[in-house]
Amino acid sequence: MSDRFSFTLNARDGRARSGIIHTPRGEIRTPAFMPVGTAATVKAMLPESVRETGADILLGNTYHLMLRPGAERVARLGGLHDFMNWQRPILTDSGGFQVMSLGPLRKLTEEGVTFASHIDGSRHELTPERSMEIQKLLGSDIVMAFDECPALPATEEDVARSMRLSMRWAQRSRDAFGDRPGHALFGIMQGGVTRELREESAQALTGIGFNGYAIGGLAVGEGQEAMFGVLDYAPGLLPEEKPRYLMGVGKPDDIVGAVQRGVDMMDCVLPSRSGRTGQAWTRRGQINIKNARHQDDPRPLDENCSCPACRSYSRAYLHHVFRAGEMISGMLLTWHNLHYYQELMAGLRAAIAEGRLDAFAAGFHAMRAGGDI
Ligand code: PRF
Ligand code: ZN
Repeated sequence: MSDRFSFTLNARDGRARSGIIHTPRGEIRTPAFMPVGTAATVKAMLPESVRETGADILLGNTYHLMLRPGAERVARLGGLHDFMNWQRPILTDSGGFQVMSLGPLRKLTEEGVTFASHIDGSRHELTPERSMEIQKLLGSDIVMAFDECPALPATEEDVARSMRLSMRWAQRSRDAFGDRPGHALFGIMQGGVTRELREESAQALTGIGFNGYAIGGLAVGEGQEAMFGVLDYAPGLLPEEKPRYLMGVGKPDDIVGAVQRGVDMMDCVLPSRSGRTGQAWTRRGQINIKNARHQDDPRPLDENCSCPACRSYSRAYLHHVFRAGEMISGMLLTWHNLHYYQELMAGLRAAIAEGRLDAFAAGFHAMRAGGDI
């Protein structure tokens, strides 16, 4: 096993790619879906269970971990991998995007962002330099540059100003990160839905040079059509030989469309969060387990799924434990959803390797019923 970070492309199909990201903590098969472990846990799942669903890498959050339990504490306890008992790769987001969602609690300057904690109201500051320091203390394998993502609605002028600030922060992130063999730093493209701004952003980032490139500022309310409009050209603005990560995406059909357009990595809270609110994602569409129609249904969520929820439990049972507020409800639905997402990624990887991605996507869309099933 190499102690370096590298990316090998193994197959292409149209604009889609499949390959392997090599890290000292293990391989990441791409296209990859990263479950979200914001607070040093993928909620309702043991790490070994997350691995059983097929995940190669988890996402963690600078913002949440700096506030609680604190990055210095995690470092004293041996780093995030030991702390949360996940020894495979971890990617950490840089904090800027999460601070943005605090709205009026934050103040933005050239230097960085100051904000009040959502937990106890205490004041904190994040800068590119502090974000790099925190991600290093956590022991993150893939570190994200510190960026800003403007809230919609925003004028093109606002988006341009914000993107240029993010590009200056990208340079400061690169300088602060330094040279850390085995660890990667990814730049984050911004620029909203404006092609010229995306081009300017891509040029700035590739000029600085990163180990991988994220496409940020999408899936923030612009709609799938506008997002795919950007993804029709944005991945092509980035270096072929480096991984491309679409941040915060998405629903299964967003994932299929993004992969068809050349995206290699994605993350989203959807499979885990919606599992806790009674939503299951299956090959045939969505199931809302709280619906009364399931209360006498002896069938599993999906008779073709091999996850523990589908192997051993009926929809009637899952309906009952959800209605009763039992913890196993969130556990089983999260497991099923993460299993489904990872199976989708495995299907996409195999289809790309065998040059049949369009047929796979057509089958994916044909299987899906409208609405609750
Ligand atoms: N920047 C960062 N994290 C993010 C985003 C971004 O633009 C998004 C946008 N979908 C999700 N997470 N740093
Ligand atoms: Zn299942």
